[in-house]
Amino acid sequence: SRTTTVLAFDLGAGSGRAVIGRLTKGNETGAERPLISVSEVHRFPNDPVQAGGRLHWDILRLLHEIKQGIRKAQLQYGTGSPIAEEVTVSLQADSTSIASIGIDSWAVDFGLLDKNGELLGNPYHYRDRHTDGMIEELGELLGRERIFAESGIQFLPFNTIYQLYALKKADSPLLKQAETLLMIPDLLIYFLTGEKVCEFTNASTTQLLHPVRKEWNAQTLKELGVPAELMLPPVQPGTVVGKLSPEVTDELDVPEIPVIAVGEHDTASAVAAVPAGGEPFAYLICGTWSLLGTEVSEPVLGPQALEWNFTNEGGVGGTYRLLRNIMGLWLLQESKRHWDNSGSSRSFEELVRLAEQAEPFRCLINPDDDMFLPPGDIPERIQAFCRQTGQYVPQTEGEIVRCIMESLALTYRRVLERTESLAGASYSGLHMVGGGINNKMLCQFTSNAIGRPVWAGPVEASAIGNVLVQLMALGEIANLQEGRAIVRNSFPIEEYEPKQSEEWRQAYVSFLKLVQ
Ligand code: LFR
Repeated sequence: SRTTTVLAFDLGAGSGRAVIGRLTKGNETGAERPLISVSEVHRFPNDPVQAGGRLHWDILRLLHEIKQGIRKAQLQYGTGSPIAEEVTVSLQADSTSIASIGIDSWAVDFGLLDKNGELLGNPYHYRDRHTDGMIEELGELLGRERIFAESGIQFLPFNTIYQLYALKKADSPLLKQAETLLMIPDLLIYFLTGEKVCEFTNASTTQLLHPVRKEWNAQTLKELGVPAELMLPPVQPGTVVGKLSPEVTDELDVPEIPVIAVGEHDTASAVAAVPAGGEPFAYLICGTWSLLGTEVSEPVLGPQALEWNFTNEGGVGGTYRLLRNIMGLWLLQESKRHWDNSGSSRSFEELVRLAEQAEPFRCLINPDDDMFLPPGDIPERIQAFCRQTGQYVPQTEGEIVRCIMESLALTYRRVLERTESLAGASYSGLHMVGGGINNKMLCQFTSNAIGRPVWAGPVEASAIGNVLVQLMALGEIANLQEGRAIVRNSFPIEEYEPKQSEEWRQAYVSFLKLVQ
């Protein structure tokens, strides 16, 4: 049998990981099915840093952690032989070296480079308040219909378009000095290779890329007062960017490993790894955000998609990700952070156990209310929401967590049904992937709410999708379909069947009244 080894970095809003992915193909007769295995070689926190009233990513720390990941991966899986000496950027797959590296991360955020190629300032976190009011202002200035028609992207207050407009309005010296904009994974790749590219799936989330032509919207950029030259022409996932620079190979004592632009938006990578078969399917990517939707071959740009605030983000292999952002486990993570700060030290598992003991359906929130977006005292805001809507005000940690879980599951039902309506399809169940599926209560509640089975797995979907695109670029996997079949065979999938259907149906009626 033959093994190909690649290294995937998956950066989330809370933590990052370096994952080794190995594809093993059967014996010469082809008797065995190809299988993928993944193993984590490095995990690190990604804590945003507040400074001078602003919220930033600690980008150089992330670069440092990525380097540690490369070093560790090389020690465990590479031979140390400089395989790339005779190849310039050609790819080589064998069992005793790391064939390539890919990076995916959350979307919309970016760094700006000056004319000498140096990074200008620390990238802003998408939850920074400098975009407050920008979405409304640009909506008036350009028109929401036009913005949607020319991008196909949902209106989220932190989209790159609003961040750039905020910089412009603040007369930011950064913008004046900037020559190139690089999205977060592209920026890290630039630090590793010296090469500047703009990967398509992540670029689509800026809300500045045309949904069909896949070109930058030069006219809108002009109207915003942002130079269109900042933007590099997008490249498709699977493009070989370059190889680790001499500076990096010397520092880490590793070979010149090629670097591939994967589906650099983490959600694009996760969708690529959904273990679906031939039929139309729906997915729910569960991390800090919940992303629920389907895969389509053409963007859905009609008025209904605009009204329901759906998005058509760029996918792997020429697909579109028709989906909607849902506030997601952020509500739980941020509540926990708040409780931790005030001296409580319960783990997620303990919090979920308390929620299980709490009384069902005492109060519900609209998880997507803008009030829950900025960091801070989420439990307090949940109480305020319940008070304002005349409901029972949850008091204990268990009650608050129960309220979050039930409200999320009911939101999933609504978004699933809207996805079906927009895509003109129906789905017999829902694929759930990502770290959030470790929360079994959420998976069960989701199945209950939608009244259909949930198929949960794999957990490391983003990293696996990242691995798949590298393997496609290396010529080891033919296409997305083949990749998904391998994922289906390689990772366990847990099935949940709906329970307590009548209670959940009634709760959904109350939920709809609340959010309409
Ligand atoms: C998920 C995600 C979402 C994007 C949000 C902000 O990690 O990438 O797809 O809307 O983060 O970038």
